[in-house]
Amino acid sequence: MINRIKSLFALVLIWLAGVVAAQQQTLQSLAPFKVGCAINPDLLAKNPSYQSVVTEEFNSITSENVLKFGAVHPQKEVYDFAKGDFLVAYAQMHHKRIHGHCLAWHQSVPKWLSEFEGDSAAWENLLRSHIRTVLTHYKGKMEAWDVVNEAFFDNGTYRQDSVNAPHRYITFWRNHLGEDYIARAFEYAHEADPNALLFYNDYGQESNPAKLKAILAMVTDFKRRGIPIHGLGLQMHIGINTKDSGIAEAIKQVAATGLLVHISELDIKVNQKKDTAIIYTDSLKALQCRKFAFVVEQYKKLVPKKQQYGITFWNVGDGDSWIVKWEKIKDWPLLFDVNYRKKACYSYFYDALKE
Ligand code: 9MR
Repeated sequence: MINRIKSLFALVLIWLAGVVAAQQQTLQSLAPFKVGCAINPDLLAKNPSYQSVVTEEFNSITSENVLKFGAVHPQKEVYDFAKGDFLVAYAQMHHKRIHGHCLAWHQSVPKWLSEFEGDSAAWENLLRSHIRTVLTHYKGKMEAWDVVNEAFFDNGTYRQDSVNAPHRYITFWRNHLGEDYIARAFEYAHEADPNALLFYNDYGQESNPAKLKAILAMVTDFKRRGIPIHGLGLQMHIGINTKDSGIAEAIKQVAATGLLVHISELDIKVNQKKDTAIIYTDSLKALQCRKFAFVVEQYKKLVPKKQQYGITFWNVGDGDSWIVKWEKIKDWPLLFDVNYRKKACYSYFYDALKE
């Protein structure tokens, strides 16, 4: 009860911030497509600077972690939708699109699932009932889902490891159900919410042609078989040294499928060598800003308007970037600094949207 009151109070404060922000020129007011960010609901509820940047600048949000399997389905018989519901309420209040992330992945798997023993029918039932339960809960509220995340290795083969591998990322679904679990996950999602847009999402497609090719081949196969897929996510976790030609090629080829194209997790590392003494110099900033602008320019140029699902940043301020927080790398990968002030690259991104 107390948590519900706290959530309601936080939503009222956030609503007020939105009213104040309504008149300003922002990314969302300028962009010809949706501009989004991955959201941490705890920061949204507690940090006023985070709240105002998200409310003012973006018109799409993606659930960063709270709808991953381990978070939303922590015990076999328990689903926890509290934080996801908070994000949905926030999105509805501010008329923002909300994109669900993600239904089947090899990471963020709860302990009970990693210890589950059963034949392939039992595993199939787990996959189906998880997808059905989550999509039914959010039916009519969540516009889209990353149904399967990161199912391929960079060399284009299906991600796989031994069931007994002493590794924290075990590819359960592939191990127990074979690679066609991907197609079935899309079918289960479509059955549960026929109006939701369904995406396959992966990283490194701009640097690994074999991976890009494998994903495109999967789409061709899905189309031939009538498997419901509506979009592809190019995560775009890139760095200042990522080749422009690879970025353009990936966007072009993904657009050629005719599906929606989502730059789904954009951030640009300046510290690709993980140098602990690195300084964020003007020359590094210039390279980074140019790269942000390049991504927008290519997206506008290569993706037909009706396929422009949008560009989403992975996190909001440099301090909450997964690269800094989880990988513990000194870096500045986003458009806002640790205090959520606009950085130099904000203007480059903004101008590229406008031109
Ligand atoms: O940003 C996310 C981080 O907070 C989590 O600890 C991590 C594991 O769940 O996942 C990060 O997000 C990943 C996303 O879900 C899929 N693409 C790569 C992202 C960065 O690792």
